[in-house]
Amino acid sequence: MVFSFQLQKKCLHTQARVGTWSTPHGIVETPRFMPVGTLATVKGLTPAQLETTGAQMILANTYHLHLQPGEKIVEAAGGLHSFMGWNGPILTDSGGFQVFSLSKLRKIREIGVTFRSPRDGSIIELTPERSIHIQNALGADVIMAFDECPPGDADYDAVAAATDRTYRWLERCIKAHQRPQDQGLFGIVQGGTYPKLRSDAVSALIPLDLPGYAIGGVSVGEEPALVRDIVKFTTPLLPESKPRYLMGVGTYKEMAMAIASGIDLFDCVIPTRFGRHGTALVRGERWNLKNARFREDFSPLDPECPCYVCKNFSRAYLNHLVRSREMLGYILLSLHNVTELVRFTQRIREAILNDSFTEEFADWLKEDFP
Ligand code: PRF
Ligand code: ZN
Repeated sequence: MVFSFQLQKKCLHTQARVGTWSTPHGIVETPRFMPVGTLATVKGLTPAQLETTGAQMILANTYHLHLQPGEKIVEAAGGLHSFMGWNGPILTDSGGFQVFSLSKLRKIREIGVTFRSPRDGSIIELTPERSIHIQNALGADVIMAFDECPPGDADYDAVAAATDRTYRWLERCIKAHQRPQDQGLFGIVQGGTYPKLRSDAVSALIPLDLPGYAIGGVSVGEEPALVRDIVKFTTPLLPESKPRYLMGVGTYKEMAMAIASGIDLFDCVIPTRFGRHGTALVRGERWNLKNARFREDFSPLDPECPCYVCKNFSRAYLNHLVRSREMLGYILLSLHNVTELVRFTQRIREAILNDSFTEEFADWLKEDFP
């Protein structure tokens, strides 16, 4: 078996769990945060730097890589791993969500989605078959089903229609998948903020016995309390023996809540996007490094952080780099930020193993798990 998920430990007080997940390119110790490498690069970081962050698995995007450089080039390079020089596990998102959120003039039909290329204005069609074909060529360890993610405020009928369509599209994805022996296809649970639609979606997915399941359609504009209710309700319905991935979520608080609900994997652009804008994530806070208060502060960003940045540079130096718009400043902040969010999930993992999760992370959990 190329994919195997071993449950190592379950929390006594919440649904949190610790697992060891084997993929074709190595092991992922869950729960764990996955940095986003949309265009086959986690922006600003070399694979060698990435490895030092503790990230084990990274993400790339079908939509972006199809537009540039095109899956043919990646395939000719020997697949994503050799193209980008990252030999660890990779997951590709299917493109559906990116079409909905990024492109103009999109049209959703049963056959798939058409949109205008932001590069040259040509009409591009993405269907379940096409998405899987592209993801087979890109060669990630995990590929995602092509789904329809309705907006957070969509009404019941609209979400029900999108959820049913997502299931029909999944059946087409499974048929189109040419590399089940070395690429795991994850199903995606849609259903918006409606528990009935979420539980129906899960019930339909379980008999398909896929190597893993994702919760999509969350954090797309709903109130945080609704995000919590949906994650808390949906996650425990998923099979215990398979990895569970909450798509596009990655703030400290949301990850603590989701792990306590039984989620294993996360992704989010926050650490690199903030890094590029001069913001550091430090122990749950967001610090704008341009701020004058750092000008003469010669302490490290976070004295407890093991990253290269915190071991070698001061807040004053980072302040100087960001004020001078030096690219090293953004690179160092991205390196620290990715380390910080991966480490947050690693620390939770250790705490679950030591039976101290709910005590150690009580501040993060008190609102969502009183
Ligand atoms: N579907 C897919 N990718 C996603 C989402 C989704 O619903 C989300 C929603 N949070 C982020 N990324 N395919
Ligand atoms: Zn650091």
